[in-house]
Amino acid sequence: MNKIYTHNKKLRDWVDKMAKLCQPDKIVWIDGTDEQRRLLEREALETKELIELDQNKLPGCFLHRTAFDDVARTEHLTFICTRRKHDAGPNNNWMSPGSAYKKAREIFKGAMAGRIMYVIPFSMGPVGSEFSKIGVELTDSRYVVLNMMVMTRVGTPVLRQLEEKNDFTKCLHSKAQLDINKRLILHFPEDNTIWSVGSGYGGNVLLGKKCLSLRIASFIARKERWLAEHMLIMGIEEPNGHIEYIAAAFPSACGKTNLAMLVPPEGLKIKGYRIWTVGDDIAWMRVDSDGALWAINPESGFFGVAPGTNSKTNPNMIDTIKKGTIYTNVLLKSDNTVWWEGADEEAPSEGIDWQGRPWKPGMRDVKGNPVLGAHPNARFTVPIKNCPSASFRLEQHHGVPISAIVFGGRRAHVAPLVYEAFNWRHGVFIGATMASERTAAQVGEVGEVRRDPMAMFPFCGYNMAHYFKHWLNMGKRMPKAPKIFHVNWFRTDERGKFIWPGFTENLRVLEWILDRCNNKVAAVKTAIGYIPKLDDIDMTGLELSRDNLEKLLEVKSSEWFEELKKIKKFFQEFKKDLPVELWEEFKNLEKRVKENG
Ligand code: OXD
Ligand code: MN
Repeated sequence: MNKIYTHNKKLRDWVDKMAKLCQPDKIVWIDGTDEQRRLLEREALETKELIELDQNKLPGCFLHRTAFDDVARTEHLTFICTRRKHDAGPNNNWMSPGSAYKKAREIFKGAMAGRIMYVIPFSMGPVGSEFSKIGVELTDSRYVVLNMMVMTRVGTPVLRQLEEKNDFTKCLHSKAQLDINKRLILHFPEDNTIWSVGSGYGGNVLLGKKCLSLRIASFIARKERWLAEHMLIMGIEEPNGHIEYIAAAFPSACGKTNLAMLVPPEGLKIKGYRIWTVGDDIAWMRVDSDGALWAINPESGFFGVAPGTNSKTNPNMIDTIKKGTIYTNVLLKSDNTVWWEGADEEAPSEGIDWQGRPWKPGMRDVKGNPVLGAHPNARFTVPIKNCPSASFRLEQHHGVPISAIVFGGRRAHVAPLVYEAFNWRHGVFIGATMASERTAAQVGEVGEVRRDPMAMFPFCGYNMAHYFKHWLNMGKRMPKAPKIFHVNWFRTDERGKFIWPGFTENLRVLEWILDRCNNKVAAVKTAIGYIPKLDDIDMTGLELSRDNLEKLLEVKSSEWFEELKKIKKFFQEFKKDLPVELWEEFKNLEKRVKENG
């Protein structure tokens, strides 16, 4: 065992107990220094957990490959283990804490034999901020340690915090045999504990991310009266130098990361807009003493999807991932750089695919399907500070004040380009009824509408009906509540083509949102909320006919009647727990749509 840096008895006892269970050969405490990181990198190269990329072209960059059946979050193996099933709600898989610990203990038993157990003290949020939470992850994976060093603040400064407080999330992870049949991602919110075993994929094993910062944090946030949300946070610097911040929730595959760091379109550049990226995935938001909602991004890195990332979709990210990046499951080129489907360059003439096999473009498998060079969920892990648009307020303890909350989904029809809620309660209804259509990248029927309230369906660590109530209550505690909006970049025309160009042009919609927050423009009242007057969206430099803009903003009663039926069915799943306020909002919407004919 290397030197123990803590006097915290609770922490030392827990590490001892877990070591007895997992039987590692050695325990190493992570101090967070560059020296220790470099040592871990060297060891990971020796064990082939990492492959070194060309250090001239991609300094500090490495490649990692996961097992072929360990490439994404395994939601069916993810459980919320509360004493009462009802507290986990219909939105979660549930196991009793007793049987979950028992089942997992069998897999953890001796799982680290022949391996090192690393102890990673980490802070979600700036170290020492009242907004922040501390976790300690025990893991037998160097890849996990190196990723946690990017995604969170780790090491001695965090341990120092633990000298004063005893409150930390106990996170235990072992790769064990990487056997999908012995894989479990268990959350014990009542014990502030996470156990993850049998996986090496980021979303299952970087326990500070989805497991702590969303599932466990959402549970804590309800008790402590704040919000832990699956949201990006971005600052929009206006031409006069004033910066306003928005938080936005979108289900997977809707471009959250791209939006968080967009580069203003040519036509708007002349106005002098500038974007500041605070976060691309998670927001923790509290009501501060000024009565407004303030947010931090608890993470310090991006864990982004590589395929489709290029200079058109996300130029800032292309700059960000040129150094200090851990790539996972991308294609390795013969010059020791990387490639993925949807990258800037054409496919290379040959390479090694994400499973480590020789690859050439155009290859097909036995069923005749194209063989991909990179896995569709291939990732990069990179510090936020690498990003050219990284906010200068990332380490500020109170975070940033939020002017607008934006919900969104991928809808070919129904939802207009943008609309504004009438008030907080109506906004919560809009968030609670959010939905997105399945894309070809997901298993299941393409186009099928899936409800994903606040984009939190897979991440809410307790009964979602209680979560809705918590959102409603938060509005009552905020004299200066942000306005709530809904956007949809994905409306299609009769031929199924996207009408709105999206990406960088989305700033035009955000500009209108901020104008509404600052009472600069009026709006048109419709059955579903306020929509922009056509002339209030700045279209300078964008070729889009007025006709098409009208189509983007159209609210069709026939489509909303159908939508209401689906919402009703969804709400009924929560039975008596669904807050009456949301049923009232439902009835109000139904009435307004009827009145519109
Ligand atoms: C993610 C996700 O990985 O939402 O961020 O799935
Ligand atoms: Mn996410």
